[in-house]
Amino acid sequence: MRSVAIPFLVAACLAACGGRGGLPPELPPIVKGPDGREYRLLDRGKYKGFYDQWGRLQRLDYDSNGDGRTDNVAHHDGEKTPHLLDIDEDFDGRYDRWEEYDPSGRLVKVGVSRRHTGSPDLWLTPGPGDQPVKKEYDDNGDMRIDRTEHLRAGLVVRVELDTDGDGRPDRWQNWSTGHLSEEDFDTNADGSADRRLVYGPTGSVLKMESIRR
Ligand SMILES: [Ca+2]
Ligand SMILES: [Ca+2]
Ligand SMILES: [Ca+2]
Ligand SMILES: [Ca+2]
Repeated sequence: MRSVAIPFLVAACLAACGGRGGLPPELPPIVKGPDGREYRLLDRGKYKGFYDQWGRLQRLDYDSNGDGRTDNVAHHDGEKTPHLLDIDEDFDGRYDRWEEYDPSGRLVKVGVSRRHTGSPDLWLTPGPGDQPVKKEYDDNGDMRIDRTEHLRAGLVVRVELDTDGDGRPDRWQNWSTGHLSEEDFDTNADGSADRRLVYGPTGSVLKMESIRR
């Protein structure tokens, strides 16, 4: 199987590592990757390609500022295009940004670590013109989303809140008129709204009603 894998590996490395051709390199050494699994490592200085035993690129580590520390990881998992990028934007050794791609290479989600903890606490879903159509916040850092904003042309039109931290929204706000006009509440924690408050433009409560489903 190895003899089949080598040409593939070389071709993949030349593409990924910016090589200029020439003689095929020796079979790269087996190393333990950053995730603890075993890989064939093609070390090209700033680029490190981690291949599986069949010569498929699993991850490509890149040290963009040349400080000897990886700050950009492309997760290929055997595919031609990466489905995930981990990026350390400020080179402090902790990742701050995660970009998710679909198989066609389209950016579908961006995770951001606002607190620089190494874990995402804000997720952005890009829409037309690269404007986010959705922002999901983890404000208390428990890796669960507490607030989701839905946007249209850059403006928040709807907000969902998880106020009791069970991972499910329990308040739904309508901001489509430019102010909070309606808010639905799930008061008995069954997952669906049962109370509605209607607000006037100045924030005063105009009406409270129960919602029957
Ligand atoms: Ca670096
Ligand atoms: Ca960082
Ligand atoms: Ca949370
Ligand atoms: Ca909840």
